[in-house]
Amino acid sequence: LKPAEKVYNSVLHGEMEEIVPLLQEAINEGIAAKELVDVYLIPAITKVGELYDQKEYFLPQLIQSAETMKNAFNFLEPYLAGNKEASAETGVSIVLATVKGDIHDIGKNIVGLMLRNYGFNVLDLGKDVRSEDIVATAKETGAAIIGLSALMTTTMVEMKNVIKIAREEGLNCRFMVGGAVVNDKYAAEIGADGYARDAYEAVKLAKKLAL
Ligand code: B1M
Repeated sequence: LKPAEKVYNSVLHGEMEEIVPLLQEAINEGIAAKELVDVYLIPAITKVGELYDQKEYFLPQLIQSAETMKNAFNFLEPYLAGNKEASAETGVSIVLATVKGDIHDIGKNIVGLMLRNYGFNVLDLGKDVRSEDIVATAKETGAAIIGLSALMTTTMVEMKNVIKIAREEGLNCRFMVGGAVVNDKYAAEIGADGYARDAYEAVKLAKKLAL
């Protein structure tokens, strides 16, 4: 197996220690960090989700694979930040959070990383964040955009709540939403300004909303 293929297996099997040397090997072979993310890491964690769905994997495996992803992104961050010099600071602030009740943050962290690379000032509040806290931070900082992530059907409804509270508070910012269970139809339904399928789309959308 090539190092990049081993990267895939490493996430699949939750090999938290092995992942970093494998990524280093793949990078040394000239494989781009972006390719490692799009072709190996994300498909691997998606596969883990499917195995969990099929009851072949259980929570411990899910957690181990998620930790492996975390180590992978910590290592890859400087490589993914390659665009930084090319893109000037936009001066646009984005408050980013995974909504209340939801602790999935791998995707949100990738989105945050990409937005930073493209010059956005990202205020990442983390995961399981109360709607009131998200709105309060946006208000305090005068952020232009609130970015929300949700991975579960039970938590995506919180997005609507954030938008409602922000409107009540008279906030004049835009809303972008994402996460596996969200789609553009749902985004429109709750009054968000846009939906992004992945981190690259998120950057495009943020640029559009920031205008
Ligand atoms: Co959980 N989990 N999980 N999980 N988990 C899902 C989401 C699930 C679909 C798995 C399944 O059953 N097949 C399911 C939800 C079912 C549903 O509601 N439809 C589920 C469940 C049920 C649970 C628990 C309840 C399990 C339990 O305890 N019994 C529990 C929830 C706890 C809680 O939140 N309260 C739980 C826990 C966990 C772990 C902690 C083990 C771990 C998360 C670790 C972490 O994030 N730190 C975990 C994981 C890893 C997953 C799966 C396997 C993978 C999620 C992931 O990281 N994907 C997931 C299955 C799946 O999604 N296929 C699953 C990779 C990531 C790069 O993609 O997050 O979609 P994603 O982000 C993408 C895009 O969506 C987009 O860009 C990202 C990059 O391309 N995007 C945005 C995301 N946010 C965006 C925001 C934007 C724009 C774009 O603008 C602001």
